[in-house]
Amino acid sequence: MLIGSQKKIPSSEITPRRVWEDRRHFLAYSSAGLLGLASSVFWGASPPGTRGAKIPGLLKGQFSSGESPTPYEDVTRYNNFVEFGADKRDPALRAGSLRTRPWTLRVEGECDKPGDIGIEDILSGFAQEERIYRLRCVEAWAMVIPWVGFPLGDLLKRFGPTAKAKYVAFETLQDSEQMPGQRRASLRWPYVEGLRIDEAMHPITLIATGLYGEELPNQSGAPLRLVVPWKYGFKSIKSIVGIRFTQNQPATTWNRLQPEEYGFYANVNPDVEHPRWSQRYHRMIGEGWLSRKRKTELFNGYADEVGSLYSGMDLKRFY
Ligand SMILES: Nc1nc2c(c(=O)[nH]1)N[C@H]1C(S)=C(S)[C@@H](COP(=O)(O)O)O[C@H]1N2
Ligand SMILES: [Mo]
Repeated sequence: MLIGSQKKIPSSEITPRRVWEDRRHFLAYSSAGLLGLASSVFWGASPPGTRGAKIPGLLKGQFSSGESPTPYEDVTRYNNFVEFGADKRDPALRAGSLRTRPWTLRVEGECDKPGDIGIEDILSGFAQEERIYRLRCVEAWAMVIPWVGFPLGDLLKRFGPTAKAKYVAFETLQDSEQMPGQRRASLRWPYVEGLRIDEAMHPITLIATGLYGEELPNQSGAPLRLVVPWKYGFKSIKSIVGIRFTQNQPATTWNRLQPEEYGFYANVNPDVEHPRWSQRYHRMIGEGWLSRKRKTELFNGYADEVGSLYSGMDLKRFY
């Protein structure tokens, strides 16, 4: 996600200097990339991260992409996780301060059985499967990631959503000791996201607990993150501590910051341009910046699975 121009942002919400620094970092990275440095070479300078424990008894999931996965080093060292800084390299270098045990998820709102569930109960209570999905960032790059996780709907059903539950709101941990990026008002904390209930219940929507057969590294959103493969990456909220069933459409972090750039739906769509760049093509991370661009597909290639969720909707209006 790119923190962009400051128009319309009240100064109480964002520190202009920080925004400027964020952009400079982004540009510094992209010009290094323009020299054609393959990312794996580029990463040579950063220390190797700690890899997560192997997740036992993995099932092979359905709906996997046929593409070959992006190398682990690229998936885990080129991240967006503003809680640890705005540079793509910050999360890998700085997310070690996040403590992922113990970890409790609170589920509340329009449901019959609100309550807390611990990470151990989640890991033992839901069959973990591997699904290779593409993550497509709104910044026009993508990765192919062998996620480990289980359908979000399986978790939500346990809490008995009522007929009033039309949306699901998600919230990331807020703790500036563990997440030093939260000391800056670059975004309003905590990071929040939302889905319509039918999107949340769709079988391809995952709660990810791992990648490459291992528990998620912190920079990837440990211990629980959302993966919504047909939407831009910013919907895939990391390090989730709260889920709330709601009657009304919940606020979402990037929409609140720049509504004209980031909508609630954020479905991958080559025909809906971002105001500052095109969504028609994207690059695959790990292939170098001189590699051929790829054509962006409607719903990130998952139109057969999710297209019917939006029948009759004007996707240019509900972007
Ligand atoms: N809490 C939180 N979740 C987040 C973000 C963030 O800054 N904070 N960035 C989002 C964006 S813009 C993208 S593209 C993806 C990036 O996921 P990755 O770093 O695992 O590739 O995470 C999303 N989830
Ligand atoms: Mo993103």
